[in-house]
Amino acid sequence: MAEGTARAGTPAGLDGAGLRVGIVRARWNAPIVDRLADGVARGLKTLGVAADDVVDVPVPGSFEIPFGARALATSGEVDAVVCIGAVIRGETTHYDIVAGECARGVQQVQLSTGVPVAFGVLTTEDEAQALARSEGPGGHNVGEEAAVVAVEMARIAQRHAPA
Ligand code: DLZ
Repeated sequence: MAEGTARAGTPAGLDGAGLRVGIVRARWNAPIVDRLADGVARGLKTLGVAADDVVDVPVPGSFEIPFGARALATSGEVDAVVCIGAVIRGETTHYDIVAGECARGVQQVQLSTGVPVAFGVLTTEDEAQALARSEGPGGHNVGEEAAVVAVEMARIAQRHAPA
């Protein structure tokens, strides 16, 4: 695959001004999740989402992320939700259950509520991979990518809302 074509990127002209965004963040692997949160903040700010329009909801672990996302999505407080967490195989005996149920639940929440829920949860073999996907400004950060996805999907939901 040609370099730079594997990721979705940011659609031209995407604007998040006026959107209200919820962040659901797991406390497990907090040093990694904090890096993802920095990425989410960067992504939202770049697209014009105001800091006052962002609500941050910590949950214990990634298994609880779908519940937190559902609570926010049904609250009427947000136009989109970004989920961030880190499930690291080397440190998690039931990695497949936590990672799989988190992803399944997030998809279920967005399809059942109609509120977009972006998946910024890292599922990696080890901490080194998690660090490489949660880099600082200019680097690869899955939280930053998920923030862009949340804004894009919120605009799609608005454009195609039932009359
Ligand atoms: C229990 C557990 C384990 C072993 N590993 C992780 C992990 O790597 N990342 C994460 O976000 N959460 C982990 N958890 C916690 C579960 O997500 C959940 O909080 C507990 O099983 C309680 O429901």
